[in-house]
Amino acid sequence: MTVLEQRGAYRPSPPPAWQPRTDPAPLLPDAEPYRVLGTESAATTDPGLLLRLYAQLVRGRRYNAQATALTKQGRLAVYPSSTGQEACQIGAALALEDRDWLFPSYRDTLAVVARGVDPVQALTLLRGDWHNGYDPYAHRVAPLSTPLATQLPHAVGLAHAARLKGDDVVALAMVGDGGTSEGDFHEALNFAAVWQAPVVFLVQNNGFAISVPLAKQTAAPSLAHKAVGYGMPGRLVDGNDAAAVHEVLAEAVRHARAGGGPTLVEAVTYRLDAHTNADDATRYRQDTEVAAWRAHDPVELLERELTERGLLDEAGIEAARQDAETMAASLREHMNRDPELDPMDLFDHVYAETTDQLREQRALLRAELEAEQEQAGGAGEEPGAREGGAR
Ligand SMILES: Cc1ncc(C[n+]2csc(CCOP(=O)(O)OP(=O)(O)O)c2C)c(N)n1
Ligand SMILES: [Mg+2]
Repeated sequence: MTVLEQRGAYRPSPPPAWQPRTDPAPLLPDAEPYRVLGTESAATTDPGLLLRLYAQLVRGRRYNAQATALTKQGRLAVYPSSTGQEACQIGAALALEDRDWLFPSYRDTLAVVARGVDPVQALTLLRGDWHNGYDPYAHRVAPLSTPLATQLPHAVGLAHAARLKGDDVVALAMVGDGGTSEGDFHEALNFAAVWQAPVVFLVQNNGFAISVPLAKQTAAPSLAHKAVGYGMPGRLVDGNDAAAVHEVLAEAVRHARAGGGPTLVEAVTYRLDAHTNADDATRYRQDTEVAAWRAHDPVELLERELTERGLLDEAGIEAARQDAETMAASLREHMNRDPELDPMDLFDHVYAETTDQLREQRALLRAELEAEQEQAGGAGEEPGAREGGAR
């Protein structure tokens, strides 16, 4: 009897009864982004927290403007500004405890600085240096990740490992709307949910991935809805409302810390500046769209709430601006100093044990530099005068 003749009699063994592993209803995000400022819940928010958020937002805005100016002066190679997204950055960073970890993308310098990283060191990679600039362990901040979404599986791995070791640590991983189309996003969220890892994913949906608008990125009802497919809660929040971002993130962090597993938060926001200083946003978006988002400015939203409640006056606003100016002046002063670079550093840290080929190249470069220095000396330059440049 052939297989085909047998077919009518063939009875597959019964498949396991299908049943949902998780009730999807509680995982679904709300239809509208969650808001606090300008609503009744604002009255119950800690005034001290609102003032801390405000001071950092004002600093953040100034930091973005200063860093962008430094690119124009040739002191910084590239800067992806987060102007318009300050509430996401600061609200999220302030929701973490010192023992927690932050996994930022290239746009998240404000969150990194809000964690305590030195404002100058936070720009090291963007200056074109070969190393990260800050010690990731000092403030528990991973390096700014330029390859999209690669920071997400790293965050899951760290969070899962911490849980296995019994460490009370939560990881917060930040990614853009475009990053959600990467395979790493899927892998990270799937592992996180299966392992119930203490990790929170924050998607800053700023409307664009360089020039690609969200409508060309996804057909999902919202990015927060993607959470349901992995079996974790999805939350939608107004990303320009610092109090709302902080509240939603703090809740997700508490949930993860208590063993409740991961959460995906989508913060709806807008990138007011171009993608980076190297981009011209007028080529792919309308000024009217930008103007509409300027009217929903994160700094102004919080300033209005604080002034209307009598928690902030002109003197308070001026003090916050002065503090931001002092930070910007210090940033300028440090970034205007030439870094002391040694070309020989190229060969360090490539491999744990160096190779013959690298040793050979190292010797060639050293000989070339010495010859250059000798020539400069012979041409009347004082010995050592090229130290800064040649090294
Ligand atoms: C793996 C990978 N692919 C492509 C790029 C090039 N790239 C840099 S930024 C960017 C857009 C990312 O958009 P989004 O995730 O929305 O973040 P945003 O810049 O808006 O903060 C792309 C495609 C990259 N850095 N990494
Ligand atoms: Mg984006």
